[in-house]
Formats: sequence, C-alpha cells, structure tokens
Amino acid sequence: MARATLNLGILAHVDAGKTTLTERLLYAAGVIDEVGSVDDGTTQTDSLALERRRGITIKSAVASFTIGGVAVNLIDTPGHPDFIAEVERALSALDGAVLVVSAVEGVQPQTRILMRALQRLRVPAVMFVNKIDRRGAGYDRLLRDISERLAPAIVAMGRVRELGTRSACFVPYGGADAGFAARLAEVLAEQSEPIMAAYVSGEPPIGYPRLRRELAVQTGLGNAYPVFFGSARTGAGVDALMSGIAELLPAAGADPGGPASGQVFKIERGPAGEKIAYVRVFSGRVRTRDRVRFGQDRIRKVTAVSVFDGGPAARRDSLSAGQIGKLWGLAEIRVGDVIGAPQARAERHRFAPPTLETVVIPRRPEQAGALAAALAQLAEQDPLINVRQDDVRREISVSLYGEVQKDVIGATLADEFGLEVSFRQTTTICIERPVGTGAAVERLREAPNPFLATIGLRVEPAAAGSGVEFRIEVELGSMPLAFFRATEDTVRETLRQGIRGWEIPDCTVAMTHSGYLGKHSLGHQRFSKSLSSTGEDYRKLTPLVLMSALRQAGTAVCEPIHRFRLDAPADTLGPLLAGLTRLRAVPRTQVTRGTSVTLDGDIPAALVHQLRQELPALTRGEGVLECVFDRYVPVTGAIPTRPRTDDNPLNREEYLQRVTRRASLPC
Ligand SMILES: Nc1nc2c(ncn2[C@@H]2O[C@H](COP(=O)(O)OP(=O)(O)OP(=O)(O)O)[C@@H](O)[C@H]2O)c(=O)[nH]1
Ligand SMILES: [Mg+2]
Repeated sequence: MARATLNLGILAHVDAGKTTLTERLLYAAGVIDEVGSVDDGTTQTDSLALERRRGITIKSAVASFTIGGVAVNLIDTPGHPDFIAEVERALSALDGAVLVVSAVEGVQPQTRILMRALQRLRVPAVMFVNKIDRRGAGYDRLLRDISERLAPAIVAMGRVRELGTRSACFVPYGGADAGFAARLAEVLAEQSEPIMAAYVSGEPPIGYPRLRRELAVQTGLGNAYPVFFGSARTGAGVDALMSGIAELLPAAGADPGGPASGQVFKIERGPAGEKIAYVRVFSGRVRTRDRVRFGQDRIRKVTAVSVFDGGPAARRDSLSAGQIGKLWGLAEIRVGDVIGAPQARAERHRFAPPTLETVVIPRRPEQAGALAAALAQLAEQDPLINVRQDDVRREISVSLYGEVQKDVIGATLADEFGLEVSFRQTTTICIERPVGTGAAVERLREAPNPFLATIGLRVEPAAAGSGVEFRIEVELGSMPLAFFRATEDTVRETLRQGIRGWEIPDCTVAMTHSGYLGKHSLGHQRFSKSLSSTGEDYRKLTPLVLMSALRQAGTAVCEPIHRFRLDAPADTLGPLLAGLTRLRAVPRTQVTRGTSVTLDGDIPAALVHQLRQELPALTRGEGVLECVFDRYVPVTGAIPTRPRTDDNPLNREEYLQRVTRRASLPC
C-alpha cells in the first residue's frame, strides 16, 4: 500500500530561517549526516549558484523525508518579497505549512501576507518561532504579537529556557502541565461544540488525550495554530516541531480514483536542457507514456516520471494522488498549468501582481534574438515577468517586483545563457480604470466597417480586483458560438492596453449587437470565404469597437501604492518626515517607544527604491523599512502613458492599414 504523504510548505518573511530549518529537519530525519549552512552556501535546498552566492532563497525547492510512516515533502520557499510569485505557485501543492517567525523581529509584513493566503486557501499550519538563541529573542511578546497580528486561536506548545542565549532550549508541555491543558481546553472550546459543552460543565475535566486529538482536528481545519519555539541554528526545539508536524498536520486528502488531475508548481531544465515539470497530483494517477492534456488543450506524452516519497526523487512508473513528482516530455508546459481534469484548487493570483517594469537591453545588439528566446524560457518558470516584445521600438520589457529580482534576472541570463545585458531604469506599471460607461457599434456592410461582422460593445467600470467580465446581451443563437468566442478572447487581449497604454484589469464588457454573414444567409449560393464572416473578422473589428467605447467611457490612470512601516531613532524624525514628504510618502500613524519611533503610511511604488537608498542617510543607518503593495490610486499631475506594442486600434486609419496589409501578405 502506498504510504501517506504530507506536502509541507515552509513559509516566512525573508531571513526568518526557513532554509536553515529545512536543513535541520532533514538532519533530524536522517536524510543528511551534516547540517549545511546558508552562510557557507552548503544547504540542500539553496542549491542554485546564485542562491549560494547571495545567501537568499530565490526558487522553491523540494526535499523529502519520512516521519512515523508519513512521507513528508518539504517545499522551502523564498521569503524575499521580490520572489512572492514562487510562494504563490508552491501554495497550490500544499497540505500544510510551517509558518516561521523570528523570535527577535517578530511578525513582519510578509508574515501577515502569507498567513492571510494560508487562511484563504484553508491550508492548515503550525508556527515555529525561530532564533530563540539570539539576543533580544522574545517569548510572551511573540505570543502576544502572533495572537494580535496573525491569529487569535494559538496554543504555545512549550516553554523556553535560557531564552536569548546559545543554550536556549524548548521544553514541550505535557498532560501534567495544568496551565497547558487549561489553555488547550479554552482555545478548543471556541472551535468545537462538544468541547465547549464539556468545558462549561467542568465535570469530569476533559482528558488530556482527548484535548490533543481535538487539537489535531482543529489544526487540520485551519481553526487553531500550535506554536513551537526553537532555533534552526542550534537545533533546539526541532525534534518537538517534527513530532508536532506528524501529529497535528493532516496527510494529503487524495482521491486515488477518478480522472488524473494535477498542477505544475515549478519548472526546471535538466542537464541537457530538457524540461522538467514538478507536479502535485490531486486525483487519479499519471503514468509514463500517458498522453496528458495541459495548457490550452495541448496533449503530450509523459516520457518519464520520478516521485518524492520520503527521500530523493526516484524513477517510478507513475505518480499518484497526493504525491509530488517530476514529469518529463511535456515540452510546452508552463508553471501553473493544470494537468488533466481541472480542479478547484487551481485558483491563481493570490498575491498582488508586479508593480514595476524595465527594458532589457543586450550588450551586443546581434544577441536580441537570443535574449528573446532566453527570456521566453525564464517566463515558462515565472510567467509573471510577462515578457513583452515591442516590435515598433524593437525592445523587450519585463515586469518586476523589485530591484533584487532585476539583479537575479541579469545574473541568470549571464550564468545560464551567456548573455550580458543591461537594464533601463525601473519604472512603475500603472493600470487604467474606466470612469464611466461607453458604447460603440460597427455594423456589417455599413461603411466605414470593412469587416464582415457586426459588433456592439458597452464598457462599464467594475470593482477593484473583480477582473474582466464579458457579458452577452444578444440572443446566443444570433451567431455561431465561435464568433462570440473570438470576440470575447479579443476583448480580453485588447484590454491589456487601454487608452494610455496601461492594462485595464477590472471592467465589464457587454456585447450589445452581433451579426454575421454565412452561407445560409446567401440562399442558394455556394459557400464563399470572401462573402462569409470568419473568426478573423471578429478578431480584427473588436479592438476598434472596444477602443471607441472605452474612449467614450474615459479612463483614469492609477498608480500602485505601497503601505510602509518604518522604524527609526526618534531623534531623526524631523529630517525623516521631510524626506518622506519629498518622496510623496504620507505617514498615517506615528508611535514613539523610548528612543525609537515607528511610522506607518503610504508611498507610491515608484519611490520605494529611492526611499530605501536614502534611508541610511536619513536615519544614521539605523532605519528599517518594510513595504507591501496595498492598492491603486488615480495619478495626480502628469499622466504617464506607455508606448503601445499592438497595432494601435486607437488610430483607425493606421490600424486598418496595418491589419489589412498583414492579411494580404502570403503566409
Ligand atoms: N542565531 C540564529 N540565526 C539563524 C537561525 N536560523 C537562521 N539563522 C540565520 O539567519 C540567516 C537567514 O537564514 P535562512 O535560513 O537563509 O533564512 P530564510 O528564511 O531561508 O531566508 P530566505 O529564503 O532568503 O527568505 C542566516 O544567516 C542563518 O544562519 C537561528 O535559529 N538562530
Ligand atoms: Mg531560504
């Protein structure tokens, strides 16, 4: 019988100690004989040369071991906000998580973002408060911080001795600790009616084994969070965490029958450049030589399978429900693709999209083609870099979360593809939002419409984050379905560049008029392509109609705003506030504690990097800044525009010339 599997993510703010903890868990499980170190570049999961050089995790990595008969597949994720997309992809593969918090720094902005994502996806988690060996480590302060800022239903699983010293150790609570049993009963009573009833009656007291079982149930449901303490550096508390993982987190709830269904959470290239897809299977089984469906209806044969099953990935004939493994042979596959039957967990974009972009310039102009191909390969692993080629200006641009990601792309292009590149200065990615309603119609055989199609569209604003909704307000039978589909696809495509060239992520587009010319409407005549509508007519006419409706609606260009938290010495407040105002930052709250001050507020994403650079001078090198994307707000002052990379449907004459010239070129 296949053993149970637990796919476990290690998540935290940057530098909290995820990779060091992963190393410790592998050591405790007997997978490695020596504990590697991030600082020496010798860990199992930071295996890329670039990760070892920089001492940070850039890509998620899988390591596998066995505890108590359960195969645990650990996914060590990056904590740096520039690589949040990697975490997003890993989330789809998880059954549970360890959320790591530093005992010195406490709950940090990224910790809260990750916790919210875990709660939204109902991924159960245990918490590990790491670095108890460091001076300044807290215990009560940490528990307060976690319950106030992450989740109220937490249970400390033990106490710490010699906190803040090299010999700090974790002592797990047991049934004999009356305070622990009472705390368990109190937290669990909030979540479970039978426990509440027993708790209120008080007689007889609820038995400790029952409380422990109930803790596993409520943790598995994501209703309660056990909190362990320890040090990944010294190994303190790691054994207790390990038993906690096995006892409290549920193994994969997998459906071994049913159609094969899985999701790709990582793409890698093998030594010969072959593509390897890391897949979590949710139901059924994927076998070698199976022909599987993925992406937009591609079907490819799986040429090899390897499975993580308590040790390094090993060649097998098949990958079953609940497991994580690698698949070969799926040439066009991209990260995030669903394999086989669609499943409910394939939800995307749980975190904010990148808000910055830059142009990548090859040092040698003749390498432009090679650069485009290399970036296309990087986009298979990280589609959010959203590689865009502007044929008019002959430039390639990519989207970014931050400057570190830019350095990493530069270093990867140099190391893996031998391409020296430079980047243009990073700029902000704005969006456009319709501000009113606009409508337009172009009718078949009515000048100046040169296409054999009737299309009417109405554009309306929609709530932030709601996406693009396409509504059909005409009879579905009024036209072949393929023409509706061509119109909808083109609407979505066209909305990537609004009136000022920025994407319109949220709006409602209603199709108000439709019409076509087909062989049936030509009576006895024979089918003739030149006299019948084709999908092409809808694809070419839609941008013209949509842009004219949008122009009537009007759009507001909105820029991304980050929320910041800044800690600095209180006596630097004067120059700091002046500096923040210069950078268009708006402090909202200010709290002074002893000699330090904490400011919370908003700052345009465009100026975050500059603030980071100026901060040391403004705060004598002591300022600590945390920023996370918050929302988009309309730009005041000069409205930024982005050069178009399409056929420019805003200019009718130019557009018609371009699309008709292309149509008449031989294929
Ligand atoms: N004193 C002490 N240092 C630790 C502990 N755990 C990790 N560190 C140190 O903290 C730094 C960051 O550790 P990592 O394991 O790379 O942290 P991470 O969370 O994987 O970092 P990213 O993947 O880049 O987000 C390294 O210098 C570690 O040696 C700990 O328990 N105690
Ligand atoms: Mg790491």
